[in-house]
Amino acid sequence: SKEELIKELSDAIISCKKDNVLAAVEKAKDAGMEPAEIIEKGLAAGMNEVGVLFERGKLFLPHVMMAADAMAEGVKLLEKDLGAGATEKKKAVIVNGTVEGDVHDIGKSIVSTMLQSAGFEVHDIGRDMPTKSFIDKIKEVDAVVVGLSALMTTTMQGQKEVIEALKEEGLRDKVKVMVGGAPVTQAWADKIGADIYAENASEAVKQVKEIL
Ligand code: HCB
Repeated sequence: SKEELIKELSDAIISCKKDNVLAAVEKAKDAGMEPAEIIEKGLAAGMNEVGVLFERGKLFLPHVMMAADAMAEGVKLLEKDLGAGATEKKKAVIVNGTVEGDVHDIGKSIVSTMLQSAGFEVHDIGRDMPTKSFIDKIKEVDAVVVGLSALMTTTMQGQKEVIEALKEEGLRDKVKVMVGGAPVTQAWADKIGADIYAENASEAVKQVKEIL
């Protein structure tokens, strides 16, 4: 059943073994599961569980890194299929990245992949990116949306900094700001004046479509 497949995907991530993840992804694909569903309900759910186990001291950092690598490989396997679903020809330009001091990029990369497959032109500038890099890229590619990922309470401030820099540059009216990442909430988005808070990648795609 689908529930079993979802559990297998999640368990494969928790096992921290790439081969398990690839096998579970292939199996879910063969069973006709949607790529977005495989990622969000299966793999990302497993990664969240890894986070819980890490917090409880049941898993250590090397395991988390292995799980992260396995997850990235699993997502790579699905990238082609994600594109197949794209029918819209919206070419709005989006800059997406993880803010300064923060090396977490799994969620950010999933968001980029799903926005891309929804037909947007995405410039993923990577992780641990200073405010200036976001601003420079936004100017260079004439972006209308910027996605800011922050996975730590200590780096969330970077999202606020980018919004302030956009104001200083006179770009705030032109560029919609989307924020996300595990510690980020709607309340935080409201507080810093972001336009979109997206809890996951599907939500990110939905909200960007709505706002443009
Ligand atoms: Co990391 N880490 N980590 N970590 N890590 C967290 C984030 C903690 C919460 C775990 C904990 O201790 N409780 C914690 C942060 C605590 C805090 O808030 N202060 C933490 C810490 C402390 C650290 C280090 C400092 C650990 C150390 O060295 N002692 C270090 C940080 C180094 C640094 O950044 N300067 C560190 C390192 C790592 C790695 C390298 C081992 C690895 C990252 C690998 C990589 O990304 N390439 C890692 C991981 C994997 C995690 C956890 C376990 C999972 C994160 C993840 O990938 N989740 C995480 C625990 C957790 O989050 N609860 C833990 C899965 C993805 C799919 O979810 O939330 O990232 P997501 O993204 C979603 C969603 O939020 C949204 O859509 C995505 C897709 O659905 N979204 C956006 C995200 N960004 C968006 C942007 C948008 O515009 C829109 C939507």
